[in-house]
Amino acid sequence: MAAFAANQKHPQDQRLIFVFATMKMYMCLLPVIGLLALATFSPAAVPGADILGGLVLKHFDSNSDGSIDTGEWQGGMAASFTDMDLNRDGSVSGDDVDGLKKEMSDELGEVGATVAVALIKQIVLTLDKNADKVVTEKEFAEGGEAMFKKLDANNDSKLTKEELAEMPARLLN
Ligand SMILES: [Ca+2]
Ligand SMILES: [Ca+2]
Ligand SMILES: [Ca+2]
Repeated sequence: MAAFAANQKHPQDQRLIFVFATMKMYMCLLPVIGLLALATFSPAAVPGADILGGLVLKHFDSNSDGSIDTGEWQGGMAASFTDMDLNRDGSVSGDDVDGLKKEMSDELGEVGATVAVALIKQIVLTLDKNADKVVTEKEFAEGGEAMFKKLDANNDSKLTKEELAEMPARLLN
């Protein structure tokens, strides 16, 4: 009887060890699962979104108060259009935006510039209303106004760093 009980105890111990080992494994994985969940559900977690947000804030925030008002947005967008139209033909194409990478690399590094240019290209081409693969100044200005409204999550007519970091999430879906 005693021997039987001892035999019974053994698999039970094994099972407990297995349960604890499994639990330990899940505990180790928790931070990873958390990060994955964040990457999936947080709009700001689009790769490069913070880089792009920071870039826009830096160049558009002319009074350096940490946010972009409607006037700064209009001014910044107009200046961006001029900067982006590399071949000066009055409209911005995907190739124009690609051409910005070299200059941006000085500011953002190679990887940062690649990511930022890819996002900017996608966002700019959403403004191509007539689908001719180029964005005219008119398309850009009209789309830019709508863009501000989409980004201003709390409707205070100012874009903060956090709101700007959601550019890809809010403009590309
Ligand atoms: Ca400002
Ligand atoms: Ca067009
Ligand atoms: Ca706002």
